[in-house]
Amino acid sequence: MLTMDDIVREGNPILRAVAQEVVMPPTHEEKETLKKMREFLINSQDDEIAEKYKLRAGIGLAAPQIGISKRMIAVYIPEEDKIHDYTLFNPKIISHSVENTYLEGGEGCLSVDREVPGYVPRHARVKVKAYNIDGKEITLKLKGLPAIAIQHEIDHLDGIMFYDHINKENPFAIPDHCPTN
Ligand code: SB7
Ligand code: NI
Repeated sequence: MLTMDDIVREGNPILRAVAQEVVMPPTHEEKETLKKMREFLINSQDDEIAEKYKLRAGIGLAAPQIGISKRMIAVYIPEEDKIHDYTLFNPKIISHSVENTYLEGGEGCLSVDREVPGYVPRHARVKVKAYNIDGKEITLKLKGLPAIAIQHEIDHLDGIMFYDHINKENPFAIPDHCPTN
């Protein structure tokens, strides 16, 4: 299983690289890696397992964060009525809202061992094209936390960290195109 020892930290250049597209259909190894990434997220959200293995809770993970510079991400977000459970190859935002959003509490990252205060502007809604674990092309329409998480993960594939988006002059300035503006 993956543990925090497998998580690449800030300063490692792989986090700043543009990850390689995965050739479809994915290999057995690529599929197994993606399944392990998903398993890490599920384990990290289980209090007992997280405590035992000292895992930081995560709702998403990108392959570069485990040292693999390939376009693969996992998102696992249990909601009241449904679970947003995505294991994706080559995810791409094909359209997005003009409206932006941000998390009140800012964002964190498993690869960043410090708090970085500030609002991270994100598209409020995104349409994402990707290939699922079976190599089948799919389209997702997301809003809310799943939309924010998938943008955070796709950024990792392009070498972008969440704090790159924070306003340098005023980290807590309400981003443009947010409904409250
Ligand atoms: C807050 C946290 C995440 C995404 C969006 C908002 C995920 C944190 C875990 N990761 O570092 C995944 O890249
Ligand atoms: Ni991250």
